[in-house]
Amino acid sequence: MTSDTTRTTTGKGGETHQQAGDGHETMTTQVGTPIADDQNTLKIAPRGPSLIEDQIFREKLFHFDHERIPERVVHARGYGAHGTFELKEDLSDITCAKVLTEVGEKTEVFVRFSTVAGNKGSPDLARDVRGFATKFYTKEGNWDLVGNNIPVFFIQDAIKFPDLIHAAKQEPDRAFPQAQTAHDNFWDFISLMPESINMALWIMSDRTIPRSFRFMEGFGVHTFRLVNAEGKSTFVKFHWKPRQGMQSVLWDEAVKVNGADPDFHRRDLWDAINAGDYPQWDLGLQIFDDDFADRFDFDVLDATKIIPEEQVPVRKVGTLTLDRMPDNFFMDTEQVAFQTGNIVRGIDHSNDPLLQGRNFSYLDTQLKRLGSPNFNHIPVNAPKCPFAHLQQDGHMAMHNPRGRANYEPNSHGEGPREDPERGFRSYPAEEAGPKERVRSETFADHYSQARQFYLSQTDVEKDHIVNAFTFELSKVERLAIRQRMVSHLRNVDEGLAEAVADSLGLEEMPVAAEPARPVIETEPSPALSILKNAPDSFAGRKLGVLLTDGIDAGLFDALKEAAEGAGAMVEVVAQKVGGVTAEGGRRIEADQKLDGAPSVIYDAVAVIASPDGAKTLGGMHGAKTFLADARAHMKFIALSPAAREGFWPAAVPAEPDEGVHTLNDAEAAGSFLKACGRLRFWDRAA
Ligand code: HDE
Repeated sequence: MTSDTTRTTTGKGGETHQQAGDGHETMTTQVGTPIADDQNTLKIAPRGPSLIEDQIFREKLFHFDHERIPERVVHARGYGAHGTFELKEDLSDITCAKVLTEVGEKTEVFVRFSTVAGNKGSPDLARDVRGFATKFYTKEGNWDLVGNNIPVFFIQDAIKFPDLIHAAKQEPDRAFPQAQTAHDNFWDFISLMPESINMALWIMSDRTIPRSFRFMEGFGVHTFRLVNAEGKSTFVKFHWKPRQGMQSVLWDEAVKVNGADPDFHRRDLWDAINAGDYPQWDLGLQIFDDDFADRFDFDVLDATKIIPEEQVPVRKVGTLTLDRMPDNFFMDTEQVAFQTGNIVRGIDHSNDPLLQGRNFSYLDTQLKRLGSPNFNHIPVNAPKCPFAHLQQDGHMAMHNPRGRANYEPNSHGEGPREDPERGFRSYPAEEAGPKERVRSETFADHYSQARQFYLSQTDVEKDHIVNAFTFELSKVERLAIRQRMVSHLRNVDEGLAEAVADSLGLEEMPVAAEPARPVIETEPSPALSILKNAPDSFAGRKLGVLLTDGIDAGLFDALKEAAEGAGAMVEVVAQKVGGVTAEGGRRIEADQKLDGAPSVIYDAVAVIASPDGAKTLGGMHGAKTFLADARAHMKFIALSPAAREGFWPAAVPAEPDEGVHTLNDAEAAGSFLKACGRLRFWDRAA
């Protein structure tokens, strides 16, 4: 046997090994040398030792060995998309930033959504805050609005951030739990930091288990400044309002989704954008002046507080549309480097001590993660407007200054110069006072807004908050921590504290924590509730349709048409992924095999079964939980007459309620889809 024959038989089989020329470009090394054999290392004789001389093998393995970069210390797991921001309203009375003054201008953006605590491989539906970071590639440089889906934060001063994150992440001795705050360290820290109680209420609400990135709000959190051409400053808080409406999952769904599809949020964004169903958010501004800031009950520089929308309305000034997934996840989503310091002329920082600390941290962390001060040379980070500076060299320099003069001033007539007209200017705020480590007295109220948040929720949402506190604190081993948390909740609402204490089985109600400032009664703010602001539309949602053999295909067609007419996606679920054969022999392909598609991954479900099919489903555990879970999760359900008669009783030990529709014709399909617009049949919970 010749060595040639040996290579062919061991490495180059049939269609898996195509060669350049058949529509494929030639594979090369990094330096462009064409590769003749990518299947075998260089050896002395077919069964002999491999040679270290093999530069092709060594280059390939060397690169592979270094593929991983450190994950983000927080917000490690994320998913991003490209899009545009279109301004609808000219704000030149309050800012000179072109991105906020040129109506109709489409500014390119990149957005990365993330969870905070979990590692890169953690499941998407962990109960956690979601990051909502937007990079605007404006004509005047990049502006990064690095926000979250919750408008307040845990801490008031950046010096506590490492403690917060240490406490939230897995405990250091045992390295678990992953992507969860349901453990002693987290609640120990929170219960010792009363300033975090408002945020604790928010994270125990359904905001931290969003159904999709597409269905959540975003917030810049801090108070920023806008500065107009005359140099006048106005305060602003930034909001993102999802045009798709807000929606969350139930905790029981979150737990099950994480098993069924740990990439649930990634897949959702990928599917929607690739199907042309582009998610959109309106950019909202809460604009206020010094006078309001002085009158407001809380300090506008305190990131643990909101300004209720009822007090300062949110003015919608433009729309963000995400319409393109990156060609490669690592290139864009992993390498994107956000930085709160990236602001443009007309936008400025406030003295919020959290924001001031972030301005240091984001730049610093990129050097560790991306390994070079040239991380802005990576395409996703580079500005799309002209830029010129004299920074040079360092690892991976892609564009050094040209010419002889790499300094300024110079008399070579080369290089960039300052532009006092167009250049960035900080707002010349007057500052004076003693230099000391201190927390402002105006930051001292820790409970009033937590109370306002709780009292602004619907009864269903209040129940979810009680359940979430109970779940998390039940995972806490030390009784004293559970008690300390309940002692804080007493300052939020006695009913909440009692319900949690009771569900935890506390024998005695702990004494209420001593507030640093008396709790003040504020008006409830309906804007804080998800359910009070839920959309009446099923657009962008997913209907799961379980089919069996022998069905009336016309019924399925009518349902599909109604769902697509409502702007929803339809997925067919069947016992076999090959699909089902309808009455008359028509094949309907399935998208999912039943045990790979539990009903938790859908917003509403339908079961279309033949009499025989209904019987078969009634004997299948997976089919029964598909239906029983959909009911338990308050979903709207449509059943063909045979499914209602033959399958429902086997799966659910109760009569169908008004959220369960009988699907017998196109009209019924239409009214089912209309009902689905309410997203859940909450009456079932009552
Ligand atoms: Fe961050 N945060 N953060 N954070 N943060 C990071 O920067 C930090 C805070 C937020 O998709 C890190 O590039 C400090 C508030 C998002 O790439 C790091 C403090 C808000 C993302 C960092 C905060 C955020 C980050 C880690 C307290 C909402 C992900 C990786 C002073 C307004 C961005 C990185 C992305 C990421 C520091 C508090 C949002 C270490 C020190 C408040 C969305 O620099």
